[in-house]
Amino acid sequence: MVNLSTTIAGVTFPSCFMNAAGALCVTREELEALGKSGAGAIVTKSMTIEARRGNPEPRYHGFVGGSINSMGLPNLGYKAYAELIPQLKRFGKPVIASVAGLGEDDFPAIAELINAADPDLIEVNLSCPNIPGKPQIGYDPEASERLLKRVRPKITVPMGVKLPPYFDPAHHDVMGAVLRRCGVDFLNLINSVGNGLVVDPEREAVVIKPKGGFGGVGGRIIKPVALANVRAFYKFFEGTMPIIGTGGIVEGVDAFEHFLCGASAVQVGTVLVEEGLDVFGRLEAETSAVLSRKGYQSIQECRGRLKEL
Ligand code: ERO
Repeated sequence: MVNLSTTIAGVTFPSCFMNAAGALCVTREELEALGKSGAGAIVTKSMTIEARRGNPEPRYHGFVGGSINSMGLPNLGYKAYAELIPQLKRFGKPVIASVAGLGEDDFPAIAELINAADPDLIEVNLSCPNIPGKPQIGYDPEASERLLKRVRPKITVPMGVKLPPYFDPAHHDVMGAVLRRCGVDFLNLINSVGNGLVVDPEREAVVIKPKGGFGGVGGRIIKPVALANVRAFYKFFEGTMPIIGTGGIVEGVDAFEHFLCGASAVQVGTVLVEEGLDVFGRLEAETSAVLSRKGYQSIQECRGRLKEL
């Protein structure tokens, strides 16, 4: 087996595979199960100030090729996660606290209190697509900069940002400059592709209830969008920014593609929800086989080495 351990912003992960925030990571039981699993880290559900039930069901739908969700931030509230973090750290792998909020003032408040619980890293989620009436902050560079400049001084562990997908190089450049000015330590690319619509032609209906059926699309079909964003930011920062690649990883070769584009670690959402915790063992074995067949001894060796024609 090739060694699949990796490093993000100076923190060592025993395996490069972990859950994406939101996937099987809301409750204490789910987080402890991640601790006992083959995952290389425990990532919490994005947290808000108050506990939330989330949007009405059905709010997740898997289909061939991917998933659509509009969970609406169901979570235990930051206090519960702050209490859990010391226990979760005993599993001997990094704990990443994902911070969200319903307004700009929430983010610095949560960041300060969750930072005090000493997670290994904090991920600031600027890309939740599913709160009715609240646009994704990551699509507003000025709001993103304002918010990150307020959050940055509250955080002493490595601070990352989870971004929505961008679809034009001009947007990568604008956001890249914002991230540089804000002192971000790592990126997580990408959140789900927001506000997609899946239609069931037999029922002539949408498949999830919130927002008239609109929701974040994940899974296999978003891989090219995820890879493009990993690649664009890898190049913007000339390889110096640690990147967690998220989006479209179903098999080991998908993770390899993320590494070639510039990711140092990867997260799985849809495939974890569909397949359960055993997915980590399968992905490790498959990725190890791909790297070994290609003659690579580690992720670092192939990171960013995508050839252009
Ligand atoms: O609806 C959600 O809770 C949600 N779904 C996503 O696909 N991405 C998110 O970032 C998110 C909430 C923060």
